[in-house]
Amino acid sequence: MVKLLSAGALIFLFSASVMAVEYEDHSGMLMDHGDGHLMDMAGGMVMGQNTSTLPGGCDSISETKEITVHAGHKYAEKFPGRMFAFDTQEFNFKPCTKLTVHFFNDDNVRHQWMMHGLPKYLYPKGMFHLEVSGPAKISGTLILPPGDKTYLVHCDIAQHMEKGMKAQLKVGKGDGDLPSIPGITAYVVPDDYKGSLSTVMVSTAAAAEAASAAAAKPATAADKAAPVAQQPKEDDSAISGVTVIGLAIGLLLAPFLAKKFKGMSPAEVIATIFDLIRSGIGFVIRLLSNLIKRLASNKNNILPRN
Ligand SMILES: [Cu+2]
Repeated sequence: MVKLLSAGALIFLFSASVMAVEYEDHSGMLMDHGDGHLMDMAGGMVMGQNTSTLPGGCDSISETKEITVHAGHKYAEKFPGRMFAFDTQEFNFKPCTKLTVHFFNDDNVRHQWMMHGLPKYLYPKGMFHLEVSGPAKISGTLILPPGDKTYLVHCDIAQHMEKGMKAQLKVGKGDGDLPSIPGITAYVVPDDYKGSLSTVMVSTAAAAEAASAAAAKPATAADKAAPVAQQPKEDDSAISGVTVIGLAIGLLLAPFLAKKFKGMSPAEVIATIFDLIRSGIGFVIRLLSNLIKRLASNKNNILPRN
Protein backbone atom coordinates (compact mmCIF):
# COMPACT_ATOMS: atom_id res chain seq x y z
CA MET A 1 0.00 0.00 0.00
CA VAL A 2 2.79 2.38 0.99
CA LYS A 3 4.67 1.27 -2.11
CA LEU A 4 1.64 1.97 -4.27
CA LEU A 5 1.10 5.36 -2.74
CA SER A 6 4.70 6.40 -3.16
CA ALA A 7 4.68 5.18 -6.74
CA GLY A 8 1.54 7.20 -7.33
CA ALA A 9 3.12 10.22 -5.69
CA LEU A 10 6.20 9.79 -7.85
CA ILE A 11 4.13 9.61 -11.05
CA PHE A 12 2.17 12.59 -9.88
CA LEU A 13 5.28 14.65 -9.09
CA PHE A 14 6.98 13.56 -12.30
CA SER A 15 4.07 14.45 -14.55
CA ALA A 16 3.44 17.67 -12.67
CA SER A 17 7.00 18.82 -13.14
CA VAL A 18 7.29 17.67 -16.76
CA MET A 19 3.95 18.95 -17.97
CA ALA A 20 3.98 22.00 -15.70
CA VAL A 21 0.34 21.24 -14.99
CA GLU A 22 -0.92 20.33 -11.57
CA TYR A 23 -3.25 17.39 -11.93
CA GLU A 24 -5.70 16.67 -9.20
CA ASP A 25 -5.45 12.94 -8.56
CA HIS A 26 -8.94 11.45 -8.22
CA SER A 27 -7.88 7.82 -8.04
CA GLY A 28 -7.52 7.73 -4.25
CA MET A 29 -10.77 9.52 -3.42
CA LEU A 30 -13.18 7.30 -5.31
CA MET A 31 -16.19 5.77 -3.61
CA ASP A 32 -17.32 2.40 -4.87
CA HIS A 33 -21.03 2.44 -5.73
CA GLY A 34 -20.96 -1.21 -6.76
CA ASP A 35 -21.32 -2.53 -10.31
CA GLY A 36 -17.91 -1.10 -11.14
CA HIS A 37 -19.23 2.43 -10.74
CA LEU A 38 -16.85 4.63 -8.76
CA MET A 39 -17.29 8.32 -8.10
CA ASP A 40 -15.84 11.12 -6.00
CA MET A 41 -17.20 14.42 -4.74
CA ALA A 42 -15.32 16.39 -7.41
CA GLY A 43 -17.11 14.59 -10.25
CA GLY A 44 -14.34 12.13 -11.07
CA MET A 45 -15.92 8.93 -12.34
CA VAL A 46 -15.07 5.37 -13.34
CA MET A 47 -17.76 3.18 -14.86
CA GLY A 48 -17.34 -0.44 -15.88
CA GLN A 49 -14.43 -1.02 -13.51
CA ASN A 50 -13.55 -4.72 -13.62
CA THR A 51 -10.38 -5.97 -12.00
CA SER A 52 -11.18 -9.65 -11.61
CA THR A 53 -14.09 -11.06 -13.66
CA LEU A 54 -12.91 -12.81 -16.82
CA PRO A 55 -15.00 -12.14 -19.95
CA GLY A 56 -16.52 -15.26 -21.51
CA GLY A 57 -13.97 -16.97 -23.74
CA CYS A 58 -10.97 -15.89 -21.65
CA ASP A 59 -9.38 -18.77 -19.75
CA SER A 60 -7.02 -16.44 -17.95
CA ILE A 61 -5.63 -12.92 -18.05
CA SER A 62 -3.17 -12.94 -20.93
CA GLU A 63 -1.25 -9.82 -19.97
CA THR A 64 -1.41 -7.02 -17.43
CA LYS A 65 -0.87 -3.61 -19.00
CA GLU A 66 -0.92 -0.03 -17.81
CA ILE A 67 -1.21 2.93 -20.12
CA THR A 68 -1.20 6.67 -19.61
CA VAL A 69 -3.51 8.69 -21.84
CA HIS A 70 -3.65 12.46 -21.94
CA ALA A 71 -6.63 14.42 -23.20
CA GLY A 72 -6.51 18.06 -24.13
CA HIS A 73 -6.70 20.87 -26.61
CA LYS A 74 -2.94 20.92 -27.20
CA TYR A 75 -2.92 17.37 -28.59
CA ALA A 76 -5.23 18.53 -31.40
CA GLU A 77 -2.85 21.22 -32.62
CA LYS A 78 -1.20 18.86 -35.12
CA PHE A 79 -4.60 17.92 -36.60
CA PRO A 80 -5.95 20.77 -38.76
CA GLY A 81 -9.51 21.72 -37.93
CA ARG A 82 -9.63 19.74 -34.69
CA MET A 83 -10.07 21.25 -31.25
CA PHE A 84 -9.62 18.35 -28.81
CA ALA A 85 -7.68 15.10 -28.96
CA PHE A 86 -6.09 12.33 -26.96
CA ASP A 87 -2.31 12.12 -27.12
CA THR A 88 -2.72 8.61 -28.60
CA GLN A 89 -5.18 7.72 -31.36
CA GLU A 90 -4.71 3.97 -31.55
CA PHE A 91 -4.22 1.32 -28.90
CA ASN A 92 -3.49 -2.35 -29.41
CA PHE A 93 -3.71 -5.18 -26.89
CA LYS A 94 -3.84 -8.93 -26.78
CA PRO A 95 -7.24 -10.50 -26.14
CA CYS A 96 -7.97 -10.98 -22.41
CA THR A 97 -5.53 -8.26 -21.33
CA LYS A 98 -6.10 -6.71 -17.92
CA LEU A 99 -5.74 -3.04 -18.76
CA THR A 100 -5.35 -0.13 -16.38
CA VAL A 101 -5.81 3.31 -17.93
CA HIS A 102 -4.35 6.34 -16.19
CA PHE A 103 -6.30 9.17 -17.72
CA PHE A 104 -4.93 12.72 -17.49
CA ASN A 105 -7.17 15.60 -18.45
CA ASP A 106 -4.95 18.57 -19.29
CA ASP A 107 -7.77 21.02 -20.02
CA ASN A 108 -9.89 23.10 -17.68
CA VAL A 109 -13.02 21.38 -18.98
CA ARG A 110 -14.50 17.92 -18.62
CA HIS A 111 -13.13 15.04 -20.69
CA GLN A 112 -13.81 11.34 -20.90
CA TRP A 113 -12.06 8.21 -22.05
CA MET A 114 -15.06 6.16 -23.01
CA MET A 115 -14.78 2.76 -24.61
CA HIS A 116 -17.78 1.17 -26.36
CA GLY A 117 -18.85 -2.25 -27.61
CA LEU A 118 -17.76 -4.33 -24.63
CA PRO A 119 -19.82 -7.36 -23.55
CA LYS A 120 -22.93 -6.03 -21.80
CA TYR A 121 -23.16 -8.87 -19.29
CA LEU A 122 -19.91 -7.58 -17.80
CA TYR A 123 -19.86 -3.87 -18.59
CA PRO A 124 -23.00 -1.74 -18.06
CA LYS A 125 -24.22 -0.53 -21.48
CA GLY A 126 -21.12 -2.18 -22.93
CA MET A 127 -19.00 0.71 -21.73
CA PHE A 128 -15.83 1.33 -19.78
CA HIS A 129 -15.73 4.98 -18.89
CA LEU A 130 -13.29 7.35 -17.19
CA GLU A 131 -14.37 10.93 -16.68
CA VAL A 132 -12.88 13.89 -14.88
CA SER A 133 -12.90 17.68 -14.90
CA GLY A 134 -9.38 18.88 -15.45
CA PRO A 135 -6.65 19.37 -14.90
CA ALA A 136 -6.91 16.06 -13.14
CA LYS A 137 -6.06 12.39 -13.28
CA ILE A 138 -8.24 9.34 -12.85
CA SER A 139 -7.46 5.64 -13.22
CA GLY A 140 -9.57 2.59 -13.96
CA THR A 141 -9.14 -1.06 -14.83
CA LEU A 142 -10.95 -3.45 -17.15
CA ILE A 143 -10.36 -6.86 -18.68
CA LEU A 144 -10.53 -6.87 -22.46
CA PRO A 145 -12.67 -9.51 -24.19
CA PRO A 146 -11.28 -12.26 -26.42
CA GLY A 147 -11.36 -12.14 -30.23
CA ASP A 148 -10.26 -9.63 -32.86
CA LYS A 149 -12.29 -6.46 -32.57
CA THR A 150 -11.83 -2.71 -32.95
CA TYR A 151 -13.40 -0.68 -30.14
CA LEU A 152 -14.38 2.97 -30.27
CA VAL A 153 -12.80 5.19 -27.63
CA HIS A 154 -14.01 8.75 -27.42
CA CYS A 155 -15.05 11.68 -25.28
CA ASP A 156 -18.83 11.89 -25.18
CA ILE A 157 -19.04 15.50 -24.01
CA ALA A 158 -21.06 17.33 -26.68
CA GLN A 159 -19.02 17.86 -29.85
CA HIS A 160 -15.70 16.70 -28.35
CA MET A 161 -15.56 13.58 -30.52
CA GLU A 162 -16.53 15.55 -33.63
CA LYS A 163 -13.79 18.01 -32.74
CA GLY A 164 -11.20 15.23 -32.64
CA MET A 165 -11.32 13.41 -29.31
CA LYS A 166 -11.67 9.99 -30.89
CA ALA A 167 -9.45 6.91 -30.93
CA GLN A 168 -9.64 3.19 -31.59
CA LEU A 169 -8.56 0.29 -29.45
CA LYS A 170 -7.79 -2.91 -31.30
CA VAL A 171 -7.99 -6.17 -29.44
CA GLY A 172 -5.97 -8.81 -31.28
CA LYS A 173 -5.89 -7.83 -34.97
CA GLY A 174 -9.00 -5.69 -34.60
CA ASP A 175 -11.73 -5.84 -37.23
CA GLY A 176 -10.99 -2.77 -39.30
CA ASP A 177 -10.51 0.95 -38.78
CA LEU A 178 -13.07 3.44 -37.55
CA PRO A 179 -13.66 6.64 -39.53
CA SER A 180 -12.55 10.15 -38.52
CA ILE A 181 -9.72 9.09 -36.22
CA PRO A 182 -7.34 12.08 -36.31
CA GLY A 183 -4.14 11.20 -38.15
CA ILE A 184 -5.29 7.63 -38.85
CA THR A 185 -8.44 7.55 -40.95
CA ALA A 186 -10.17 10.03 -43.26
CA TYR A 187 -12.65 12.52 -41.92
CA VAL A 188 -16.19 11.37 -42.76
CA VAL A 189 -17.41 14.84 -43.72
CA PRO A 190 -14.37 16.46 -45.33
CA ASP A 191 -14.33 20.23 -45.31
CA ASP A 192 -14.16 22.02 -48.61
CA TYR A 193 -12.17 25.23 -48.70
CA LYS A 194 -13.09 26.19 -52.29
CA GLY A 195 -15.69 28.55 -50.92
CA SER A 196 -18.15 28.35 -53.83
CA LEU A 197 -21.80 28.16 -52.89
CA SER A 198 -22.55 25.08 -54.98
CA THR A 199 -19.91 22.93 -53.27
CA VAL A 200 -21.04 24.14 -49.86
CA MET A 201 -24.60 23.17 -50.72
CA VAL A 202 -23.70 19.77 -52.10
CA SER A 203 -21.84 18.96 -48.88
CA THR A 204 -25.04 19.14 -46.89
CA ALA A 205 -27.09 16.00 -47.01
CA ALA A 206 -30.37 17.86 -47.47
CA ALA A 207 -29.16 19.72 -50.52
CA ALA A 208 -27.69 16.56 -52.01
CA GLU A 209 -31.03 14.85 -51.60
CA ALA A 210 -32.85 17.73 -53.26
CA ALA A 211 -30.44 17.69 -56.19
CA SER A 212 -30.64 13.94 -56.68
CA ALA A 213 -34.35 13.87 -57.46
CA ALA A 214 -36.17 16.58 -59.35
CA ALA A 215 -39.41 15.55 -57.71
CA ALA A 216 -37.95 16.28 -54.30
CA LYS A 217 -37.95 20.00 -55.00
CA PRO A 218 -41.59 20.80 -54.18
CA ALA A 219 -41.36 18.55 -51.12
CA THR A 220 -38.34 20.50 -49.91
CA ALA A 221 -40.24 23.72 -50.37
CA ALA A 222 -43.13 22.37 -48.36
CA ASP A 223 -40.79 21.18 -45.62
CA LYS A 224 -39.21 24.59 -45.39
CA ALA A 225 -42.52 26.43 -45.44
CA ALA A 226 -44.36 24.11 -43.07
CA PRO A 227 -42.80 25.45 -39.83
CA VAL A 228 -43.79 28.96 -40.93
CA ALA A 229 -47.38 27.81 -41.32
CA GLN A 230 -47.38 26.08 -37.96
CA GLN A 231 -46.10 28.98 -35.92
CA PRO A 232 -49.10 31.38 -35.87
CA LYS A 233 -52.01 30.33 -33.68
CA GLU A 234 -54.78 32.57 -35.00
CA ASP A 235 -57.44 31.34 -37.42
CA ASP A 236 -56.52 33.66 -40.30
CA SER A 237 -52.92 32.46 -40.08
CA ALA A 238 -53.93 29.49 -42.26
CA ILE A 239 -54.32 31.85 -45.18
CA SER A 240 -51.00 33.58 -44.62
CA GLY A 241 -49.37 30.18 -44.16
CA VAL A 242 -50.76 28.97 -47.48
CA THR A 243 -49.67 32.20 -49.13
CA VAL A 244 -46.14 31.75 -47.83
CA ILE A 245 -45.99 28.15 -49.01
CA GLY A 246 -47.45 29.09 -52.39
CA LEU A 247 -44.94 31.87 -52.82
CA ALA A 248 -42.07 29.62 -51.82
CA ILE A 249 -43.13 26.93 -54.27
CA GLY A 250 -43.75 29.44 -57.02
CA LEU A 251 -40.33 30.99 -56.57
CA LEU A 252 -38.62 27.61 -56.50
CA LEU A 253 -40.61 26.10 -59.31
CA ALA A 254 -40.56 28.87 -61.92
CA PRO A 255 -36.87 28.69 -62.90
CA PHE A 256 -36.89 24.97 -62.27
CA LEU A 257 -39.73 24.28 -64.70
CA ALA A 258 -38.27 26.52 -67.39
CA LYS A 259 -34.99 24.66 -67.19
CA LYS A 260 -36.56 21.26 -66.73
CA PHE A 261 -38.72 21.19 -69.86
CA LYS A 262 -36.09 22.62 -72.16
CA GLY A 263 -35.09 20.05 -74.79
CA MET A 264 -37.31 17.31 -73.36
CA SER A 265 -39.26 14.79 -75.38
CA PRO A 266 -43.04 14.88 -74.84
CA ALA A 267 -42.84 11.60 -72.89
CA GLU A 268 -40.24 13.05 -70.56
CA VAL A 269 -42.34 16.20 -70.04
CA ILE A 270 -45.35 14.05 -69.12
CA ALA A 271 -43.27 11.91 -66.76
CA THR A 272 -41.90 15.02 -65.08
CA ILE A 273 -45.34 16.54 -64.69
CA PHE A 274 -46.55 13.26 -63.22
CA ASP A 275 -43.73 13.35 -60.70
CA LEU A 276 -44.59 16.91 -59.78
CA ILE A 277 -48.28 16.09 -59.36
CA ARG A 278 -47.43 13.11 -57.20
CA SER A 279 -45.25 15.13 -54.85
CA GLY A 280 -47.82 17.94 -55.06
CA ILE A 281 -50.49 15.58 -53.73
CA GLY A 282 -48.20 14.61 -50.86
CA PHE A 283 -47.75 18.28 -50.13
CA VAL A 284 -51.50 19.00 -50.17
CA ILE A 285 -52.12 16.07 -47.81
CA ARG A 286 -49.53 17.44 -45.43
CA LEU A 287 -51.07 20.89 -45.68
CA LEU A 288 -54.55 19.50 -44.98
CA SER A 289 -53.35 17.53 -41.98
CA ASN A 290 -51.74 20.71 -40.68
CA LEU A 291 -55.05 22.55 -41.07
CA ILE A 292 -56.96 19.77 -39.35
CA LYS A 293 -54.43 19.76 -36.51
CA ARG A 294 -54.82 23.50 -36.14
CA LEU A 295 -58.62 23.29 -36.17
CA ALA A 296 -58.51 20.52 -33.57
CA SER A 297 -56.20 22.53 -31.31
CA ASN A 298 -58.44 25.59 -31.68
CA LYS A 299 -61.43 23.51 -30.62
CA ASN A 300 -59.53 22.38 -27.55
CA ASN A 301 -58.69 25.96 -26.76
CA ILE A 302 -62.31 27.10 -27.02
CA LEU A 303 -64.00 24.23 -25.20
CA PRO A 304 -62.70 24.86 -21.65
CA ARG A 305 -63.80 28.50 -21.85
CA ASN A 306 -67.44 27.52 -22.52
CU1 LIG B 1 -13.92 15.91 -23.91
